[in-house]
Amino acid sequence: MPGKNLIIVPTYNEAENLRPLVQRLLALKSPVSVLVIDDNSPDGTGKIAEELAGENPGRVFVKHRSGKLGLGTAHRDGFRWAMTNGYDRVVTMDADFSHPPEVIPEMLSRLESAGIVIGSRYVPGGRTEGWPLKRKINSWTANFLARLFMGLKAKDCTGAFRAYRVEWLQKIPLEKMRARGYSAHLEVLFYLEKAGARVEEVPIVFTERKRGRSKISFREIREALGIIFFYLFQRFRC
Ligand SMILES: Nc1nc2c(ncn2[C@@H]2O[C@H](COP(=O)(O)OP(=O)(O)OP(=O)(O)O)[C@@H](O)[C@H]2O)c(=O)[nH]1
Ligand SMILES: [Mg+2]
Repeated sequence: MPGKNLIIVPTYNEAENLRPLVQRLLALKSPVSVLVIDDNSPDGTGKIAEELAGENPGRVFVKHRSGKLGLGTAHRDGFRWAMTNGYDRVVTMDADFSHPPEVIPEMLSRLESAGIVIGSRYVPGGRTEGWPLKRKINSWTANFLARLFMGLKAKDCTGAFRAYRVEWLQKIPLEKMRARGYSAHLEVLFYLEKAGARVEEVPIVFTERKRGRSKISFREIREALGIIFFYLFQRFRC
């Protein structure tokens, strides 16, 4: 599979997870580079990212941002970085080992015939492990509303574990996107489906983080509802 692959890993307080994750990524059978986007994590994750970049020149890169600016804006900054630096495929994933790195080669190879491949909890063979009922209900409801109101076709619309062909990211209006946080996953999918990108889903087992703390807040839920309803109206306008 010719072409360059970039894995974008946004971090906020992932000091315990980042080094082992990057080591796993660099050992994958598909050749990949890693871009860490750190939002000035108080726990020193940014410094660890710098050390990793120094140890792996040309393979690990770091972008430092001034403060916690949200997961959605981190992904968009990563997409722009990939375009500027001539990458062909990008993968987005969390730093907390919820997303199994060993699935990445399959996601990349499935991109040959798709614009986006989702590491999916909600196709046969996929599931979540270690989630309390409340988390399951929240995730299920967000997916249900996104599919119903935004018209999304994918089964797992809310997950961040995805592989994209950069040529498809170039076709969507990143500068118009509004979501700062987790709901950006919905927004990117909305524009890709609208542009006609083929969406594929590869089953994954999503495991609850073992180290570090979740950053999901009530603000994220409010933003997600705002995005879902905004795109309900967009859907019928354009
Ligand atoms: N750069 C950056 N990264 C962020 C920000 N918020 C979250 N992250 C990272 O985004 C990823 C997902 O965040 P989590 O807190 O694990 O959220 P989650 O996976 O939806 O929730 P859990 O299942 O509870 O872990 C992790 O790698 C975080 O470190 C942010 O504002 N900026
Ligand atoms: Mg997580």
